[in-house]
Amino acid sequence: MYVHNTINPYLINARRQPVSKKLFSNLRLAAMTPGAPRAGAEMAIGVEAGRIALVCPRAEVPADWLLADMEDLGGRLVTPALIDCHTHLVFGGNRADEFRMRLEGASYEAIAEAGGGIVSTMRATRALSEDELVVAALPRLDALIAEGVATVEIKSGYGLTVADELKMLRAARALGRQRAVRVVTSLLAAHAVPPEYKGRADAYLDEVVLPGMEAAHAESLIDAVDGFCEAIAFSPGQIERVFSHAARLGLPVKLHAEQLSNLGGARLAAAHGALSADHLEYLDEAGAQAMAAAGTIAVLLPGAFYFLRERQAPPVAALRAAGARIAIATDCNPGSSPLSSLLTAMNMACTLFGLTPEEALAGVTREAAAALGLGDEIGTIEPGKRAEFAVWDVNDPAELSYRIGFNPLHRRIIEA
Ligand code: DI6
Ligand code: FE
Repeated sequence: MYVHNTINPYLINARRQPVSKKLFSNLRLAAMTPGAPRAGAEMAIGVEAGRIALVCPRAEVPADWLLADMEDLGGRLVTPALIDCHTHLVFGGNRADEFRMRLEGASYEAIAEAGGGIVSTMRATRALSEDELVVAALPRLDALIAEGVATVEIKSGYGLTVADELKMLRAARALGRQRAVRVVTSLLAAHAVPPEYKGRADAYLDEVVLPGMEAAHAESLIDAVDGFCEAIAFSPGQIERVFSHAARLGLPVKLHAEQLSNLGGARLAAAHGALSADHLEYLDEAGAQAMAAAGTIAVLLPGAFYFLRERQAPPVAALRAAGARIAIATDCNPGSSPLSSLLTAMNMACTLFGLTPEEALAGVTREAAAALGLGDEIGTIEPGKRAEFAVWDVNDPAELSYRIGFNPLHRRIIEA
């Protein structure tokens, strides 16, 4: 905790007991626990040693907490700090040229097949050092942080050699040290087949993806393993090989599935107990049911839907009917979603996919935490969870999804 004093803070802490208790008072709370009432008035949150210890009406704060450091939040709305659970934030260059080509009628797949797409970002990413990748990614990360994000998932997948994938992952970890943000990493070496392996996807898996996974795991660079299951990327059978290897190393998996067509990727992900299956525009009912049964979170990425001018929206009604849990993320990447605003993604999830503002907010807090396997640590405001909050200058939580291009964040609170 921050101590404003010129005297050695450790000596003060030794005398003042308890040192790390802090009470946030006069706030309205969107706790985002399942079934919690909508933001009510006059609540207080007690924090001890970086974790939430107390959530109660302001008038019912127990006497021992009245001695703690107190901060009045002026009646503002407090939500869990936001979580962007799917990004490709680390990359070199940009793809404005392909944006122009697509506006003139070229499809995303046709550009990829002609050697552009992911492979063009691969070239730009291979050309940068780890430090240069960090410098390139920082403005995107800062844009997310400015909107109340305290946890961001970052994927590799633009290196496509063992060395370049490791470089991307080290850059992602470095970002987490340079800013007050939790970075969760995923290995996405199975993102595209690089030109040197054209027509030899299985050899690419054997020589890059699987050994890269071992090397990254040995260096503690990855928290999960991801893949792109699509005709322009990897088949379900190839993804199965990646997932089996991840299971042998004890790594959780997730999958880009049913983005451009239905190959049954979501069912495959569910069968492997995946944390999440992401995109899902072409998901069918059986896939939605399989995900719900496995507890695999449906991560919807409206930025990619919007930017690729996709016509088919993910089957939100089927997901709801099946009882699947829905998260929302930016998918921040140079090719299909150059979006670094999670609030805008929430707005798009409502306007384009028909989510309610409550579902959108749950999608960037509680459900996003679950999509990262962090559901016990973050994503709701309840005793035991980490004290990571976003404080907003809004009256109604729905305002967070309602505005476009406006940031009502008052500040983040991250108590260590
Ligand atoms: N699907 C996507 O939308 C991103 N990756 C993926 O598997 C886009 C990647 C890119 O076009 O650079
Ligand atoms: Fe993605």
